[in-house]
Amino acid sequence: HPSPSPSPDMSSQLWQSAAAVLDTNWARGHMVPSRRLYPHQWSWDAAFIAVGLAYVNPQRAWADLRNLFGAQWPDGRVPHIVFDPAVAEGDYFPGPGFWDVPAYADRPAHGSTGLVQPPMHAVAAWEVYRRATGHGAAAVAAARDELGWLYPRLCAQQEYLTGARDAGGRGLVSIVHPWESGLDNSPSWDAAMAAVPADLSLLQRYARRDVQVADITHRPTDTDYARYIGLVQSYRAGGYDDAGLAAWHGFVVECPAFNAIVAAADHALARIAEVVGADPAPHRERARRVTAAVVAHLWEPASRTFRSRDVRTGELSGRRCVNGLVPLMLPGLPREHVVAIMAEAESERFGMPSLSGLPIPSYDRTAADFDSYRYWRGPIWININWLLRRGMLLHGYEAQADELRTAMLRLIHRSGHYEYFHPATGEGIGEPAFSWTAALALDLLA
Ligand code: 9WN
Repeated sequence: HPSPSPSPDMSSQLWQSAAAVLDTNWARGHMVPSRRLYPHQWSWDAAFIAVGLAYVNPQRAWADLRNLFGAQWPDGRVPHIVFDPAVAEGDYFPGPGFWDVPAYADRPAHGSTGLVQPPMHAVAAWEVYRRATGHGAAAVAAARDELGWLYPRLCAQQEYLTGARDAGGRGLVSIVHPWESGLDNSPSWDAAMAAVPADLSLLQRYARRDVQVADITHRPTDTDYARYIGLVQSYRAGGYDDAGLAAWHGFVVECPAFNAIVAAADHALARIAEVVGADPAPHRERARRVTAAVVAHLWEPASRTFRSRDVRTGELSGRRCVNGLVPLMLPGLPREHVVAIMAEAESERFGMPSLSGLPIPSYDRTAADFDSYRYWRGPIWININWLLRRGMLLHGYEAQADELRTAMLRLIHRSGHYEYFHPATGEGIGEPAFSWTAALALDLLA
């Protein structure tokens, strides 16, 4: 059922409500994903948020990225959460006290986690720069300065990921915790997580904060959380060091979406390099290498999707998840893979809007354990659909990209700027005023 494009009225209402969400979620010099559940700064959220702030408040887009990269570690890792010292330890678990990261003289004392998230920031910085022309000559000059400040930091981030984090030695980045994927409880990790000990007594020692704020049936399970905590303890005990990871750490996995974003970051860095007077060639070359490694090691032809790989066992995940479609965003993806992914996106398993009237869900709709409410195990997420739409535009699927855009905008207009959405009814789930949903709505409207 292709729906008509949003009317001018709908568009202007949506624009205003989205801008209001971003205003509400600005907190003491940085953005929060949402006020209650996520009261600190998150890494890949900041990137998606910047894409939307570029239209309504570019200074905040740059300030937010500066706050994040101000907490970058000397080894180049950009932490997945930068803690706000004004927020009480009890307002998010696990908070700064639990992570206990090493202190570095040049970083804020309130600290961060030791994990990373998908490096969307180069793509975001390029998008914010590109929009600066709409705000006058001074904004363009300021944007150029910001790119100059960010460029070496973005390079260090890529070098950390493609260096220390190439745990499998095949030119792919490994994640060491499901939180690093940004797709926390995706079925993509089920097989690898099954081998991680789940010590439920940890939940007596450390109470979950999320379930005090959100509906427990919409969140990862206690067993998931026990494993999440155990994995942080393991990585922390090793001093957050990455040497020999696969031999001593319980979760070392190559995610197709994370690696696609790594390659996309180098494509964006090549463009940024041209603006700041650096050499774009090494970025294009690394983007080509990472893309080739994703295709060579993570493609599963029978299912027409990419799969995550457990580096410890060498096994590909048996689950068809939306992270297996995300490499569509890569310019260098071979045509046969593009065609196969589009066929999968249009199948009953992912059901493009022409089938469901709704954007693409996080997991195969026909899977026996598809769960319409539980976070990354079925619900619709706007950031992932935004990435997929970019891929469709890039590879010449204009009609499908437009269909997806319309479905996202209608959904957000009808249900609100929710964190995620029910894949059959479109009901909003999770946090109601979620920053990246609002930010990406602005980009889709612009
Ligand atoms: C853990 C902030 C983050 C997002 C992730 C999402 C969720 C955190 C949590 O919220 O993860 O990092 O506490 O559940 O899965 O993608 O960045 O919005």
